[in-house]
Amino acid sequence: MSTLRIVLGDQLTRGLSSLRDYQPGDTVLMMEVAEEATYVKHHKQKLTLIFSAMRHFAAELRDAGLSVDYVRLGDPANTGSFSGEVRRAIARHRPAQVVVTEPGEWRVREMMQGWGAEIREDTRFFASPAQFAAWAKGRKQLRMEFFYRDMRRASGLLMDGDDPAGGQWNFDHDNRKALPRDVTPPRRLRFAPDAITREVMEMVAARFPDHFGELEPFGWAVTRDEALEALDHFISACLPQFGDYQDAMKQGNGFLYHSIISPYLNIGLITAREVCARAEQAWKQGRAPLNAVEGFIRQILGWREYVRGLYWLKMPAYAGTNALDARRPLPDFYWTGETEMNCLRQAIGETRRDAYAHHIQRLMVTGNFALLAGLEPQAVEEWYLLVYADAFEWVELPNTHGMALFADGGVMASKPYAASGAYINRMSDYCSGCAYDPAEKLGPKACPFNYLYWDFLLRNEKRLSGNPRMAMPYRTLAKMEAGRKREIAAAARQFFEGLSPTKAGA
Ligand code: FAD
Ligand code: DLZ
Ligand code: SF4
Repeated sequence: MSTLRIVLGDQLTRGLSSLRDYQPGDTVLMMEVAEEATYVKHHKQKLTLIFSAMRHFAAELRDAGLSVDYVRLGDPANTGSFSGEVRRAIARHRPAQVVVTEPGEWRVREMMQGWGAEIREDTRFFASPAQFAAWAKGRKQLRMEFFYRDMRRASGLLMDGDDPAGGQWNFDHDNRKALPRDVTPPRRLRFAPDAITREVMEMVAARFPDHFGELEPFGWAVTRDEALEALDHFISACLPQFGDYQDAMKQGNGFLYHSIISPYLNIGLITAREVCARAEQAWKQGRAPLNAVEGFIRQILGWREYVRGLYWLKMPAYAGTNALDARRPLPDFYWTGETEMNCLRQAIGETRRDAYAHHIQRLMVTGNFALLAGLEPQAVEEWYLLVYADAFEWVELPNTHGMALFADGGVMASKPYAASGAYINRMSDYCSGCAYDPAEKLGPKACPFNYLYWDFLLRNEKRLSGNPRMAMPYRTLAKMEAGRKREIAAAARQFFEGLSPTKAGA
């Protein structure tokens, strides 16, 4: 009884549930399809990473003796869609059954219903959607911190019997430092493109010239061995300082002490379990302090699992909410990076160049601006989904819709992550190179984040003033003179009038 085993572009893992019981005579189907490449205009490096990693993975499977039917984007008979290619493969192989691992996106899950396939659980995650739903059941608030503690207990990571290692679940108060001037972060490990990657780069340049971002220099790992090398580099060179400088931002260095492994985790070259195990081992061997290792493991065991659980629990309705009734079109500078606001210029410029920005740039620079300016959630979400090499809807959407934009009305975050220029000035060196002054509140030199922050609170007073975690800023606002409020609103209005909406997309 032969089986057709489907492997999607973000399922490049040898232990994948759809590959588990492979028998001689079975066929693995992998397909490059135009629909996936164009449903948003993915960054050129993201396309290269996925297609090159798919081709390398297919070669590794073949080397291991598996039979792989690999459909290339340029194959003349390619129908351009997953469903079309599954149909064609069934006609070619006439399998007794079709097996696939559940996908990362609702959109693809809907398609899969028509494939007549056995859909298996994606066991690469610590928690299944059903386990998350069981945890969420009956809870008024779905706070990550409580989910994370349960995940620590269930996984045994950083546990000392029933207690958290070091006597604390969370060492965040030791983290969140700005980067001192005399500290130079290590260089990011880059991988020179091999012949397979170069061929893919030519294809991407020829077929997708209008997609976002710069194709070169391309330095991403495209195989499991390379991704493991990147992970080892992070653990030895960056993890010890990861906790301290997790929230710091520095002009000219977007990578700092971050791991830069999210694309590899998300496409399956390395797994969350092995990443957490290696980080824990570094702590046990005295190679990294607990605050750093706990902070890092929390991102993966906590946040990454939590956002996936939330996505599958709340979709599809989740994507359609707009709790702050945000309607402003995405400004054109999100595509070009051309703005006088230096923090945005740096974060967007790095995003164009690297298909990467770290968490605080995403949340507190581009995300904070989108929140304060009331940008339309779906336009912002499409931007986040296409600009980063690690972007897949299951992880992008809750982070953008819930955490950055508060468009879910507080399902994910207990209050909006709104901040004035003072936060960016504290955590970065961007402001010293900016046309604006973070200390000025109003006037031509004033940092726009300052008046946009108060204007945001004013615009959303009815919706947010009852939130206990917003009590402090609303108390300050209550004491503000009416004239001052009018000046703030006028400055914001003038700023918004000067924005050009998205012109040509990417
Ligand atoms: P590190 O800082 O080194 O963290 C280690 C790992 O923890 C990451 O590789 C990632 O797998 C995980 N992680 C950290 N924070 C989160 C989080 N909030 N949610 C889920 N996993 C997390 N992450 C994505 O993988 N894909 C996305 O599309 C994505 N979109 C985002 C959009 C917004 C608006 C925001 C605020 C965050 C988004 N994130 C996304 C989360 C986070 O910014 C990235 O995972 C992180 O920047 C990746 O870089 P890194 O590997 O160097 O991470
Ligand atoms: C993102 C992506 C792209 C650009 N192209 C492909 C592809 O051609 N073939 C494929 O199998 N997967 C691709 N992917 C990843 C899929 O979009 C991903 O599997 C779904 O989003 C489900 O998570
Ligand atoms: Fe950004 Fe304001 Fe600082 Fe300029 S002054 S870099 S706009 S926070």
